[in-house]
Amino acid sequence: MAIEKTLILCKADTVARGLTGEVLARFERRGYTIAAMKILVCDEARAKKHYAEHEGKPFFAGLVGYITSAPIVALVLEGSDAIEGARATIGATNPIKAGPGTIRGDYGQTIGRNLVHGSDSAESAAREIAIWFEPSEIFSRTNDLEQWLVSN
Ligand code: D4T
Repeated sequence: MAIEKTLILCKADTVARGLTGEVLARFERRGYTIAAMKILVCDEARAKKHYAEHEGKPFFAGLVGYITSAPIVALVLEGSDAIEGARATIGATNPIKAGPGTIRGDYGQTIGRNLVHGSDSAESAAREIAIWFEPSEIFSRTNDLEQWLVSN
């Protein structure tokens, strides 16, 4: 077990459909804390950087177009094994394969509108968090709690 941070994006369909609160509630109810969060319209440069591993694939242009099309909510979640845990809460990439009870399984129909992104490894999480947030924008709740326990 490790305390991890992971990047989550509530993509354009989540925000447009008014599902942001529902998505956040699922993560919070599971016990993850929000270490950083903002709403923004992502520009093309940031979208291409975020999805660099998919450059050249047939769905790349659609992916970039989708994520830059409307406001999204970016956040950093923190908690025990948060990277794997958040992806389990999100469900399989293709909503049709995502189990009931997962975000994609409960709210999604197609892979091109799969609602939420979650980092898939420690390396990806570190790279992606740096794309979306300045260090000064991230509040580590776990560290704050440890600090509080040490000093009280
Ligand atoms: P993200 O990155 O959005 O959390 O999704 P996953 O980690 O679950 O899946 P991924 O990186 O393989 O895909 C990124 C993104 O591309 C879309 N996509 C993917 C698509 O539109 N068509 C496809 O064939 C694939 C493989 C969906 C998610």
